[in-house]
Amino acid sequence: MKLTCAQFKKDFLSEIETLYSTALNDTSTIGQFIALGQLVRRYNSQSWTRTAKLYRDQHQKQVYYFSIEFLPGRLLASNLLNLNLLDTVKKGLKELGLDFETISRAEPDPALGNGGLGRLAACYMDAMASLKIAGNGNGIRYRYGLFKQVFMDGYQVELPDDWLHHGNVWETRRDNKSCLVQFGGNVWLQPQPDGSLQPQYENTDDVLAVPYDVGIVGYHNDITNTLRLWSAELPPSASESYSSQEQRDRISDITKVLYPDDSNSAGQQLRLRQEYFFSSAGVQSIVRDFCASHHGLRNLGKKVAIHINDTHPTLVIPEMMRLLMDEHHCTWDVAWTLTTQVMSYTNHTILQEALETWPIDMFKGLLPRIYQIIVEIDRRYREQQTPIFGKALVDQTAPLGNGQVRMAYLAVIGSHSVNGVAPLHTELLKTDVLRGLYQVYPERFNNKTNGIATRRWVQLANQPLAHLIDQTIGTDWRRQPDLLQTLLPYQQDDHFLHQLGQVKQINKQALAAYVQRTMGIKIRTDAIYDVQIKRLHAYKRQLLHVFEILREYFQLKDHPQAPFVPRVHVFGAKAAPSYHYAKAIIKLINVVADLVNQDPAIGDRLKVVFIPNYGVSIAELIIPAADVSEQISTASKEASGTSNMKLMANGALSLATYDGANIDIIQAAGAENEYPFGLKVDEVYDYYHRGNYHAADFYQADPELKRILDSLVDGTIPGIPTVGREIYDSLLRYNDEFFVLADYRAYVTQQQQISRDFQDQPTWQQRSLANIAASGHFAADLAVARYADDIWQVPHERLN
Ligand code: F58
Ligand code: PLP
Repeated sequence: MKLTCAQFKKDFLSEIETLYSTALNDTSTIGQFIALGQLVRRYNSQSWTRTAKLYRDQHQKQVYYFSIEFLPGRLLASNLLNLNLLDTVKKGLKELGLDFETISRAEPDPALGNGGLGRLAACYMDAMASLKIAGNGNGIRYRYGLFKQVFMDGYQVELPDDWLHHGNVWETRRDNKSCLVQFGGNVWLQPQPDGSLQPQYENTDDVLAVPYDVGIVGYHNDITNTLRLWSAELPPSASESYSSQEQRDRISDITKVLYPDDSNSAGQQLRLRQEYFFSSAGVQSIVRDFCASHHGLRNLGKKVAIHINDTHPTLVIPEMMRLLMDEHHCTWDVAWTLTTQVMSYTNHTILQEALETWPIDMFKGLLPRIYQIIVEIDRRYREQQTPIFGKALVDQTAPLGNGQVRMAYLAVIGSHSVNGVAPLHTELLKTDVLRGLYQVYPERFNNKTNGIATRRWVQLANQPLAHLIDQTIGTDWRRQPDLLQTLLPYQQDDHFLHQLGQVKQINKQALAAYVQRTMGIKIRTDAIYDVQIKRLHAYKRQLLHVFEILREYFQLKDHPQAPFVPRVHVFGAKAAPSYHYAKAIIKLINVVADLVNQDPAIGDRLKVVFIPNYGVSIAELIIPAADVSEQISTASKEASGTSNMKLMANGALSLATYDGANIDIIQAAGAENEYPFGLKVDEVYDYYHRGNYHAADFYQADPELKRILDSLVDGTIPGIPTVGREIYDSLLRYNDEFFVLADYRAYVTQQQQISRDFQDQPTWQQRSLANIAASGHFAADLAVARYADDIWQVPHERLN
């Protein structure tokens, strides 16, 4: 939109006056942020109204992206960027004596997700709006986001994330769009005079779902889509039936906290309540809107696409069946055809323990009508498929089995499309995790490699790089990230490479200043910034990275005079509070950091910084400063990864296993520009099938590795008698589930190569550029365009 600097200043001062009845110099930074946020919303409000009208008038097919997590990051700068107001606002604030960055940092970072899954949902919301897809997010408005992480004595301590303390400037409560969600009680089918059966309910627990809508601004296109987050409240009519505080709490608890568990489905009723709550509310509001727009229900599949982001929203399938049959009187067959036309499902994991199942006994008590519908889906599936595929396969793949409701199977059976998030992952779905269902429905399976919002992760997070790219190839890459490949010829341009090195320096200085200010650790900016940022999980193998630090430490201690290329190892990671082993690794990293950082013999040549409270905002600070991107999961375990793509786009070289999208990154940028290493998937599976992995053999055969492992238990690393023993035992006594020892030597060999290569800066920058140039391949805009074409069948703007 168009706005002069003078007009902005006038509007901002007037907003301050209206909100606080005082002068600018008498306001707090958070107050200034709120005023600015309100103003930006006001600037954008017509666009939001117009967009809804545009979609209605054009009868556009709507996409609803259901996700139990959204990790959007701060919205002020990204909204301003997308509205084309960022420079005007920065300038105007400066003229008023204010600093945009300071105000921007006052915005709470909504941590409504654990990690990759939630962040992907946010990148895709941005892309849908920018591609003019009528895309709606549907999720939960958690009162408390993912815990705030602090370290005490090196251990992770979790504090509540009271992100709504000052309210949320971006949201609009829409009472008129509320709906009732029913839990528990008894349900039976009552024969009707026309012969049909109508469910009757008694003693249900009713919960009011109230939506809070957040505008998602498209990039320079006057489009504002909606992210709808639901909050659980007491129904107005129920104040008498819910007399006790406990009953009231049971309702508000549904949307109180985000489950901080990213490793396995929390086997708790509350989680299932959350899942049904936002699935039911979302589907009810979709069907209500659809009916209001006078499309006949038979057109549902032409006008609505519902996307199931991992299994948590799978109950949209039986919920849609319930609404179509019980409230709109469709027959089973009609309802099922419509439901499967509408639904599509993305799987994000092959880890068995993360595949959700619910005990039938618990499920049917909490959701009796939904359970009846799943029983019928199961019965029909068995009836149809047994004659074709045989009882054994059908038993293995049916929605109900082993006393459980199997959510992934229900999601596949009730959807027309099932996708994995990187080619290797999709292959593993077909051949391993969902093998049986792939036999039944081969045509449903497809791959959609993940993508990232280049706007947030390069244009905003790395403005020095963005400006260098603008000066070099013009600004069209900002809309068409695949144009980044036209940077490749600049590999031969010494001046450009020098500037690229300077950009990295600027970003390292910013990170170093933050580390100094918040952690009191001084890090040099000519060192290799070796970065591993992601959830703490055994399969992601932060432990391998710790072993490298210990190797470097011992090397410096043994040969203080030998040449050593300075390194800063940067970690960011939260562990699920109940994940004991991951927390042990956090303690280990912190103890090793203290040991190294405080050793005067080491000086500033080696530093370890574990930045607490990793989240989107910290990622935005670390990623632009990275030289090396550690993507070192055991082959087959990381479905895709997305931090790998973000680090690549910011010029880091990947030190990576052949896992997830690493394989595609290596291919896109060229293996010569990365550091691939380690067991391939076939080798990992070979070990599984033959059962012939003996971690102790690697320990015995490699004295350097033996010394590192021994240092965990022999007092070399002080202060970890229990933690050190646990980790040591996990590797040797319990045979190293994630093949850390098997991959150690190959990993270290590449680390040594990195130290050699980094000294030749011009060549390093050439390779850094190769990564930036190839990163357009992984733009969310492209990924979402593929979802739109192949799965949702919705029109979208072309990327030019
Ligand atoms: C992640 N999954 C994958 N799940 O691990 C990662 O490889 C992929 O890049 C990303 O999805 C996006 O496709 C993930 O983040 C969770 O955090 C779930 C949260 C709820 C419990 C189960 C895990
Ligand atoms: N958490 C946050 C805050 C992120 O920004 C990202 C991705 O950038 C992730 C988690 C996912 O990281 P990874 O792909 O390494 O698992």
